[in-house]
Amino acid sequence: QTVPDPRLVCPPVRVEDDRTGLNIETLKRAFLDNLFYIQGKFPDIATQNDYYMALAYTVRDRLLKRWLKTAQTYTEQGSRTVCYLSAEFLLGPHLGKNLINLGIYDDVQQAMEELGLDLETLLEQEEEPGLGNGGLGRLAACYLDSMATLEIPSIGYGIRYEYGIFEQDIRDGWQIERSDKWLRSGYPWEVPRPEWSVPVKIGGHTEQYTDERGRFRVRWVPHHVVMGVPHDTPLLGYQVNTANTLRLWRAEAAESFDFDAFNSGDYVGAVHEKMVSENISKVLYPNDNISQGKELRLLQQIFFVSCSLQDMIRIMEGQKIPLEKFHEKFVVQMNDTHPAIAVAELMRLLIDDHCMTWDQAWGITTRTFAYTNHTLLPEALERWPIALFKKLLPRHLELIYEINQRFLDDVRIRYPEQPQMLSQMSIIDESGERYVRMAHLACVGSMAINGVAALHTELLKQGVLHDFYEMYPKKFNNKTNGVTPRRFMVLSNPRLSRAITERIGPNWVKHLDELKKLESYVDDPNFRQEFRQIKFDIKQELATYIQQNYGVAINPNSLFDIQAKRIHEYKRQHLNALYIVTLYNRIKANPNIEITPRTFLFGGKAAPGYYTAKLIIKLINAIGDVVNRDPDVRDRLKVLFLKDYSVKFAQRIYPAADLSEQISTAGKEASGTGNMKFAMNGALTIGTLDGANIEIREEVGEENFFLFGMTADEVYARKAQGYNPYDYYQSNSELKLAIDRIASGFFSHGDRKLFQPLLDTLMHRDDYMLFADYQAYIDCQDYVGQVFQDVDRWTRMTILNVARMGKFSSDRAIRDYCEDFWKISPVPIEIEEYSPEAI
Ligand code: 6GP
Repeated sequence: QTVPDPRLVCPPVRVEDDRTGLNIETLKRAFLDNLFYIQGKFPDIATQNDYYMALAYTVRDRLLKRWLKTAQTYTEQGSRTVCYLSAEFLLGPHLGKNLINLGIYDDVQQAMEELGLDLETLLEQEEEPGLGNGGLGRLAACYLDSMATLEIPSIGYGIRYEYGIFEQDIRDGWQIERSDKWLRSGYPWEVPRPEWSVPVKIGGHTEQYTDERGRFRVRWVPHHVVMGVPHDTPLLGYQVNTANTLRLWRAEAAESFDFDAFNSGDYVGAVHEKMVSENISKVLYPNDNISQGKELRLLQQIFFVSCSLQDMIRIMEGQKIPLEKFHEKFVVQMNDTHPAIAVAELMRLLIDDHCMTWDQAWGITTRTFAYTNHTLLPEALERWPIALFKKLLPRHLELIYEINQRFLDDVRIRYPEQPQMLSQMSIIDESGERYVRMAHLACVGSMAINGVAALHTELLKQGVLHDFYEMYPKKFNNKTNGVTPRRFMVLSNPRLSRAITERIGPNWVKHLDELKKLESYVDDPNFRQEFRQIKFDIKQELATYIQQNYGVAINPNSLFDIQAKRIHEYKRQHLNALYIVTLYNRIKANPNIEITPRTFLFGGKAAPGYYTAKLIIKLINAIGDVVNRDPDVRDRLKVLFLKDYSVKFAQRIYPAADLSEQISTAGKEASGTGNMKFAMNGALTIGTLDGANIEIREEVGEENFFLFGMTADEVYARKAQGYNPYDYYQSNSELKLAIDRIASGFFSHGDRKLFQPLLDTLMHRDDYMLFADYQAYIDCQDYVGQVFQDVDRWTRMTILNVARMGKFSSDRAIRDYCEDFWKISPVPIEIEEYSPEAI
């Protein structure tokens, strides 16, 4: 250890220091200081964005000591660390969350008020980093929050996309995509670390050679090299000192690269090459649960995986831990197969760059990785054409062939009489054009494989990964998803959170099981009244927002029936739409019919290339246009598609819902996490026996959950019998009427062709079996309408839902991962002159 120059040692930071102090006066002073010195503005010409930035820097300053101390502690202790590899992190805005986690939300609100500013308005300014599509990316963000809160050493590794998920606009009822400019007004939450940049090789060829010690080696001569520059964001846990790191890689051209072109005068050519390199981290692929198989996407995967593994090796070298202990220092969790190339990349780094033998490297690799599967949908399973692989990653392909050969030897020994097992399990798909199957690579290279809800894990074992389950039963385990109550209760629903804390104390925020204690208030008239009032007020606020932004008046007393998630046929937004049309038909047939007034709200993006999903958006808007204007409807039905659904907007939506739509075809939704967020905020669920719905229903009690539809087994059985949706259409008069009304052009100004592709698919294929579930859904929805009229019963059900959601905290999920196969325990962070109680 070298002794630092005493002149360079920081004096101890005083608590009341402008950069760390947490009292209101200090916060105000720090804020004004940042407005002047960072934004370069006097208050009289500052914009709301300047104020937001000044406040963000004020808060960031207060994270830094914890962050650096956390890193220092891990370094000193050589702590075992989880590396969470994910192509997506859907973080949501930072400011509010950091205020909550620092415990200074109310004080900052007051400080802003004393300066004549409104904290809510400043929070609204923040553009969220939309670096993910949906469930998978948001899950990664919830897990990072829980890891920090539980004081688990962890690093999130991903890509710093310059353009995140597109912004959605609706024009004439259609989705329009606009590029997302989350970096436009500056992003105060990250620190670039160019000194830790790493090179990533792309393309070229391999050569064999014998090294100076006579060993047979392989050298990869790349076509070119791209640099990965880390951009770090501190992620503070809830009322702890732990601030872990999210490290996102930005692609840059290697400095030295086309000097020939440059020197020969082709300056523009050289800059062009630079642009090509930088393309790698330019844009997030906007597909949820669909693999598009594009070259640039494979480049993104190898790029962030290689950067991250090299970074881990650098960290070990810094801590003087020998590389043989890689699997003791790190566990690397792969969020789906997007990072699965890591299995081959770690082998390459250990063998080619660090001279290990195959067996040594394979021993380390297979003790390091774990793989989470997030979907059973065949269109999401990643496979890359061999030719593409060879072109971009020639060395990895060689290594994968070798891994596969050794693996198939094991398969042959295990199943001597079943040669078909070889082609079934091979990492290389040779049934037609040859592909690398990324899920097979992930399974062979991992010590643990998990699904994200109990049913999903069972279906994985019976279905897509059945052969791997037979061969390695002990690798398989379930980890039902969870969500962070800090963001999705405390931050998004402060009034409900306060009401809960007043009854059962504050511990539930970190120990969500304690919500159970609310059960004793289920018959308390005061609590019931307050609970109802909170829901009503939030609904009214949303109604005002909708009036202002969409010019549609909605009745806050109506049942707010919400489906907010990516648009996908398997999620069946169009089944919901069929119920709306059915209700509308009933009103048209009998304008005085008694129905429970409802407001149907939808939110969610469609992948830009997913035509049917976009047509579903158009259909919802078309129905809304007619229904919302029809005087016969009066204020009994309203239908709205809320544009540009995001984490930020979701935080407003969950607290306002009475009914949460979780109506996927059974067996298709791996888990769902929106289902949890709605229920925690006192919405009841109408849902199928799919994903985590099953476990939510188990927890809240079947009498507090609106169940309908076929089970996954029934879905398979019905398909096997030969499913004919047309029979349902012909024999169900309400279904027929609903379909016919859409087909007639009634919702499309007489255009009969517009929705025909959607209707044809339903009538003749109906892959997601809407028609088979239609009647059960309609009956269940009608029942929901009746129960809603019984205010006491409904309130009781909603309170019990909230009280019984403890299991669905991401803290529980992370504890399970830690105990089961991560084998990591908390490392508390001590900070001098400061105690967590003080915040
Ligand atoms: C999603 C699943 O569709 C969803 O059910 C689950 O809750 C979520 O992952 C988190 O586990 N899957 C994806 O978003 C995806 O793209 C490849 O999977």
